[in-house]
Amino acid sequence: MTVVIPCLDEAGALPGVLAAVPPGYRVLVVDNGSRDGTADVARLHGAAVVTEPRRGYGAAVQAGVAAAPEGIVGFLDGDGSMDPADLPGLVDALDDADLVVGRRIAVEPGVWPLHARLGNRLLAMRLRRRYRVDVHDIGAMRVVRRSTLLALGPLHPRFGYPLDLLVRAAAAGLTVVERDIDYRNRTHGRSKVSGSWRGTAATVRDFWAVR
Ligand SMILES: Nc1nc2c(ncn2[C@@H]2O[C@H](COP(=O)(O)OP(=O)(O)OP(=O)(O)O)[C@@H](O)[C@H]2O)c(=O)[nH]1
Ligand SMILES: [Mg+2]
Repeated sequence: MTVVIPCLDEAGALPGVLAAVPPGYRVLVVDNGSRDGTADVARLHGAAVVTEPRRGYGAAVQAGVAAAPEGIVGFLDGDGSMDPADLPGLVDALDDADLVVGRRIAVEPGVWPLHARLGNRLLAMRLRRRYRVDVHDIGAMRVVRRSTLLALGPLHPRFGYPLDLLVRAAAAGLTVVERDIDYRNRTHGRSKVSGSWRGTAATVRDFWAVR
């Protein structure tokens, strides 16, 4: 299995994340334009690095998928907010599903800014009602077979990716399963998405464009 970690300026958090990856998993860090030495830190801690010139979370994820070998691909953030030890449980659930997504459960205080929590709930509700996908979170830890993902075609290049993926998976009739995962504050560095109003606004705009 290959673990793809999209990273933009995560040099501080990345060593802790990489150290927690279960043995035997191959790691691909996808960097696009970090200025803090993220790529060097990744290599130093045993990860392969893919460089993607196009900016954006979705572009980074899709570059990682393209570079990964056939088989199962897992995804998580590089900011220390998710525990790679949750990945094997998601892989087990893939026996009865096409796509397994992590439902983030806060295990320390202050993890969800109010606007992020509300926006997330609203979008998840829309997904359940409109697309019949039984999820309660639009998160970023997921496990899927590479071939399944590639068959969905190109998805949103920026922060719309996580939602676009779920909508397309539903449209393709895939079985989507949700599993609880631990969620913490990022361990180092700055938020690109939910921690700021600017990031949240960009995310909502991208999410809405998904349709
Ligand atoms: N390669 C790449 N990675 C990105 C980009 N934007 C965000 N990321 C990564 O995607 C993950 C999620 O971004 P975060 O900034 O943690 O977003 P968030 O979880 O909503 O915000 P926090 O509250 O700070 O955790 C992190 O690993 C980022 O480094 C991007 O444009 N390119
Ligand atoms: Mg984060």
